[in-house]
Amino acid sequence: MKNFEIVKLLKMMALYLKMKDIKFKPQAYEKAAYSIEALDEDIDDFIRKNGKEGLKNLPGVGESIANKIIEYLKTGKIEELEKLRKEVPIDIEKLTNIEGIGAKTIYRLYKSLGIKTLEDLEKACLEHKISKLPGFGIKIEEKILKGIKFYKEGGGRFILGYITPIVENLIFYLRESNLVTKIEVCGSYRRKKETVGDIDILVTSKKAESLIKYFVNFTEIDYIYGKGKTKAMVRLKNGLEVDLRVVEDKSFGAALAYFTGSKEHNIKMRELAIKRGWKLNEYGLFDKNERMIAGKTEEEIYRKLGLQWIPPEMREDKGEIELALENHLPKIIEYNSLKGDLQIQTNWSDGQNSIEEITKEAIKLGLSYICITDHTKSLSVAGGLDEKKFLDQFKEIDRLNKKFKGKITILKGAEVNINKDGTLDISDEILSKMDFVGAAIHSYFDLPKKLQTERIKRALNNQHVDCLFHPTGRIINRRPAYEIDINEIIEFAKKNNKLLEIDAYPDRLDLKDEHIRKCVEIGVRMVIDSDAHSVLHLKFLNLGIAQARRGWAKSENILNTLPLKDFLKKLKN
Ligand code: DGT
Ligand code: CA
Ligand code: CA
Ligand code: ZN
Repeated sequence: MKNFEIVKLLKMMALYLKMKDIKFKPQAYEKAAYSIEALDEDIDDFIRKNGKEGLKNLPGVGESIANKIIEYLKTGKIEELEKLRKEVPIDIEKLTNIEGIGAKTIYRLYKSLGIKTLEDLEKACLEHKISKLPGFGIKIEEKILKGIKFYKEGGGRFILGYITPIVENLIFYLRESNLVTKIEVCGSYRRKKETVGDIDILVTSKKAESLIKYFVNFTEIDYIYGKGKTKAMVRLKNGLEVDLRVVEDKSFGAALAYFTGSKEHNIKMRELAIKRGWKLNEYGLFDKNERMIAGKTEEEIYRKLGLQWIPPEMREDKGEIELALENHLPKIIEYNSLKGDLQIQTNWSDGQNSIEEITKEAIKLGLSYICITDHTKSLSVAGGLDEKKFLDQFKEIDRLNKKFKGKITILKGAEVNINKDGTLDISDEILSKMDFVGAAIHSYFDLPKKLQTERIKRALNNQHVDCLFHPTGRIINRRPAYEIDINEIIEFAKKNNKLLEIDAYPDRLDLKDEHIRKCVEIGVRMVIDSDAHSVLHLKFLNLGIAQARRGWAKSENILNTLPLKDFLKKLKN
């Protein structure tokens, strides 16, 4: 399956073209990358079936991009990209991951200072070489340094939502072999942590050795650290490490519990066993005569220790074991239980798709309502809408609501930009015509804590604002939250009956699990949104549910688990 590599190369082409300030082409490459990402079949198969014309029917793919894709599949490279890379030999992927600098700046820094790597960039900042360049100042230098520091602190952990496709692909590949009986991904991946260090896979198999041989032939592997009779450790082309372990069927549950973790949770579990004079490890639960009491399933291990079975998302030793002992675990929200999605951007602002395309996809996914929330006017980089454009958009939504009547309801809304002083950048009159309004910060990230908190409270105070979108503003591995007093905002939301969002976009997941837990404790209502900018993104909703489960949220804490009528009723009181 070469899809992942092609997506990566197309995105890289877009970056190189952006560096050179070439118009329109980068957007075409980005769009094409999205399209390949969206393919749910192997690109080789796709071309065999549909030919080059089929490729050209994908959004963003024209003659020239189609040729490049075919070239890559035939030769393993794209000549034009190779040329660009030779011409500007920089670590473009890492450098563009740093908050505060874009492709064009990176190019300028390469031309003027020869900066090629992250290390070069850091050194140049520390030696104040950057602030001396025309158009740059000490502020930019500090910003870049902050960005680098934050990136490094991420410690090379992988964002869960971004590696999910490749892990699912690997699992599919393993199942396809018919060499596995049971298979589970454990570790932080199963606990749905927002980032994962590595992937731990557990299988049972009648032919362990053949399975290991088959596993290390997965096309995405670029290095094999080691392989034995029942174990292998590899690294994928994207840098992600994967451990595969084959265990005996009678121990599968014990191994599953052990390798799911967390370590802290495991330690408490083991203590419970020890208290009874038993022993718990990855092979099973044993009594004092070394007789196996449980091991085949996770459920029986929990049961024998006197516990309710605990969902993996809760296994962090944050009180879950104590509650499970008393049979008092909260019943947390289920996957696929959302009826609506309340934050979606379309091609009216910076989204990739039309309202109609998004609507069709939402119907396919079984949603019964969506709210269109394009950006507002002061966010000009995202093509924000002014009052007049919103009125036009309302007409289009009315038209589509007629067209899709009985299938889905499209709500009118916006992601309103909060001004520096906490006022909104669009008139109350237009907001009063909307069904649902989210407010968000997209500028002045650096205000002092008190001012930033007041700014948000003031915005939420607007009678038309229903919800605070991505409340803390953090981008995982890229930039920290704004300086805010999140507890104060949570309490403010409670008092004023405002919603806080769990933004499910993979690198946002904002609110975080610990904030969600606080909201649950004091009774602040939340919504889970995809923050989709493309039809591909609607599926992120389940990632938001995962985050909500890690925050112990119940269905009743999440307003968009309600059918539309009840949702609207509760929204307004
Ligand atoms: P990660 O990979 O850093 O995102 O986090 P995990 O939780 O996947 O950790 P990992 O891959 O090091 O180990 C997988 C699981 O194995 C972990 O969640 C619990 C278990 N485990 C690993 N080391 C220990 C240990 O020293 N003691 C105990 N009790 N369990 C351990
Ligand atoms: Ca792991
Ligand atoms: Ca591991
Ligand atoms: Zn946007």
